[in-house]
Amino acid sequence: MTELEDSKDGNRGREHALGGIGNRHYTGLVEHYRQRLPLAPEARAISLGEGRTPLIRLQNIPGDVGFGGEIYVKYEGLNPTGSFKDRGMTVAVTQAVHAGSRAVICASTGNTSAAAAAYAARAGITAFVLIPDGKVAQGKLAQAVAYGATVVQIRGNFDDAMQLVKELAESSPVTVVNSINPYRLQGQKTAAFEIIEALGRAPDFHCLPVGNAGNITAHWIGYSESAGHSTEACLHCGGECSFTQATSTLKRPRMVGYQAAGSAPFMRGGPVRDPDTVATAIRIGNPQSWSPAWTVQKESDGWFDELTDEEILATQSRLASREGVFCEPASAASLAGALRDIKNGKIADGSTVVCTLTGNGLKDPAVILRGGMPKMTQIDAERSAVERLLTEHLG
Ligand code: AN7
Repeated sequence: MTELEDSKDGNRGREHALGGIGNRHYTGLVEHYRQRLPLAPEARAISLGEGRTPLIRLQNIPGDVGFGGEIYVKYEGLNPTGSFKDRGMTVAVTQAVHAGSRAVICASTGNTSAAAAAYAARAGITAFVLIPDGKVAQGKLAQAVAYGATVVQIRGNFDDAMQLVKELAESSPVTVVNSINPYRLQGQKTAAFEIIEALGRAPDFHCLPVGNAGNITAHWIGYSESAGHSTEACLHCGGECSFTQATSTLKRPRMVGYQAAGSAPFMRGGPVRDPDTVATAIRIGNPQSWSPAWTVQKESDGWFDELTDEEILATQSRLASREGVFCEPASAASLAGALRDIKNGKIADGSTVVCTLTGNGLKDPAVILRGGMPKMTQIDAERSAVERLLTEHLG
């Protein structure tokens, strides 16, 4: 009996005891969305329960900025390895193992390497990850090491690492699990499915941080399939999409992609040679989904824009301190951009906006503590000292 059959059997007992399919144990997005994914029915799911992340409606910030619409954040940082990459990786690794692959390889600014390492460990295969020297957040590096990947630092940046991986893949028996692997985007499109299920419709605007532009493309694929449209941004089946819901009457959102100013090839109209930003996840100068992302912009009537590092960090702090949601810097670019475009009217008052928070704030504690440890009040370990402190703070 495979592990999957085993766990299904276990569930059957529980369903019976709890009286219905509604209590069925969620085992991840491959099983949940299998009908809408290009996987063989017999392919064994390599899953860690990814997906089903919360769509959190912001309660304080919209009022703070005088916005009469609704802002939701899709908190992808709550995936098993702490980023949206898990959605793509579960499908890419499921397919790789099904096709007989014994190893995966990726270039990464950090999150892809963590996800590749985890799903490879789960599958019992080898993971090689190429990372830039320096500028990878410590939590991500710790993950790749803990999951047992072979971590290689190259003397170069992400774009150099990506180029190497592409060249290697032509001659080596390893599967590339960067987003140039179309199964990655197929997995990541499920985030759009979940948003439609939660809202009962698509939002008016969907805002994302953009690095390689795979995720914005994947979301557009998901919205398009759900809305009964084919999209030229999908490179998976060359226009023969079998997943388009032909009878759908859903509208699609306008897709908005935000980059870090020091790393904004979509704003410059071409590759950026030495990208730099505090949002290290999106420190990418030569996006791999360049043409599909322009197709998304055109088809959705969306746009790209850029944020300074200061704007990104200010929004990261604001989201954490006003809403209790902690994301990594790259992720905050989506909300920072949305708030600016709400202010300047590009996003009309009354609109429904979804911002994807791509990664967990815990990935990169150094960015919060960059000024050193915060000064803390020290007091004696006595009840009276604590009472005095409380009185002082509560007035
Ligand atoms: C937190 O891990 O490219 O536009 O190598 O980690 O689909 O590239 C990470 C990308 C946004 C950009 N937010 O997504 C990698 C990597 C976070 C990220 C992006 C990334 P894409």
